[in-house]
Amino acid sequence: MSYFPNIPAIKFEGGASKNPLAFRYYNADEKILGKTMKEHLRFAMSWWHTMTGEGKDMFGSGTIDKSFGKTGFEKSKARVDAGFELMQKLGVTYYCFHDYDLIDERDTLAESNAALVEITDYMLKKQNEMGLKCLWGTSNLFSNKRYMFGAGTAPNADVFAYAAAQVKQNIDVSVKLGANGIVFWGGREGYETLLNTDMGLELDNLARFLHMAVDYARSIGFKGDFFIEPKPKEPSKHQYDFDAATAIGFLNKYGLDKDFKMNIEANHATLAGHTFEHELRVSAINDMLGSIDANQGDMLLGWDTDQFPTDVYSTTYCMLEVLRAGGFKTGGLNFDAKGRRGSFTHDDLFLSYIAGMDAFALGLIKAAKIIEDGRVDGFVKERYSSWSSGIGKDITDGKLGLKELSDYALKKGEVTTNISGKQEYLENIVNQVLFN
Ligand code: XUL
Ligand code: CO
Repeated sequence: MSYFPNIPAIKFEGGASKNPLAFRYYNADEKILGKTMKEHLRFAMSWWHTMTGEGKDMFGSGTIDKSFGKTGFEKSKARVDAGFELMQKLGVTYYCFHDYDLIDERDTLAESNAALVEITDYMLKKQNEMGLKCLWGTSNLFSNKRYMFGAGTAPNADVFAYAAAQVKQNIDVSVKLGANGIVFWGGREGYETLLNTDMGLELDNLARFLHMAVDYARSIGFKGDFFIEPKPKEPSKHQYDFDAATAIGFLNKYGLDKDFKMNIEANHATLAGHTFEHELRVSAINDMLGSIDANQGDMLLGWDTDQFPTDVYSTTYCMLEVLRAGGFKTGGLNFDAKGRRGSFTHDDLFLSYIAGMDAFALGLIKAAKIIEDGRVDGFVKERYSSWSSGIGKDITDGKLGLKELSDYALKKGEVTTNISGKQEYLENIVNQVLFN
């Protein structure tokens, strides 16, 4: 039985195609810089937006029905069938999930755990038959009211213990599903006011919580990566994993840096006042660029709109960072994205994914062209050339201190060697690559 009987398998038809149910740029088997597009992009479906999100917002009810005419556990199974059909038709190999996307949370932890085991048994059998895979799993530690003050950073130790139990169960099912990664997004790991908050204890506890997760997952044979997904705010006023630099500092301080990498989300970067590519670069230079939640925000709105990415400048700059960092290893491009509330048909699910996948394929093609063109990288190399010989080399070799540099500068006099940064020229090269 088909859940999307009107949708064919989506094929690549090339840039001139006007068929809405075709890719214009994503050609899975086409090679770019030695790897296929599919290998570079490692697209993943987000279970929450795609299979459970029903278009509710703070002011209005759902607009799209994802119950497929079922309730309870039957609804969860139908979503597996429908989700896997959608993935197969789009050629998306991976999916990402929260525990309580797969089933509705039950009245007790024991019942929720049992339902999770049952649904993931069903998924495992089916994904093996269909050749589909799990990119990462995560625990929903933010929706239930018990987590109103956080989970790993809760002021109440019983909440910490409950969250730990939930994480244990989710690690069990994620490992069973063959997940490449385990994600921690700390939407409630933060605070509203310092008047009621012991920040030092909360951060120490968060580190304890993450160490427990690593120890347990490794003990049952998990070999993949753990990912922190930074976000500065929403739903908490101040979130501890504010941005990549903050999260990396935390991981280094608590000895978690060998097991964790970043899962960078585009719209979280902009909420933190950064560009997407800034967050990717900060991760990459710390050897922590793990995975990506692909979406885009709206610069006129101050919240996380999770739109499907269609801005090709942004996807190009993103893929430039990914290519320069050597590509994904355990991670991939997960569409943490939802159609607009007014895009309420099941067809829109496909049209949204096609738009996002095409935008990233185009970004990949253009990023490779910028690298092959060589002018941008060549410019940067030249700009820093004073560091590869003479005084610059002596500084990076650690041979000189302030005294020696003072002697050098006094002798040399005023600096006359600055060269223009040529930002406009470089931006125009990007336009030439994008639109030629
Ligand atoms: C929230 C967000 C989450 C994480 C997983 O802004 O991005 O969906 O990706 O918990
Ligand atoms: Co996300």
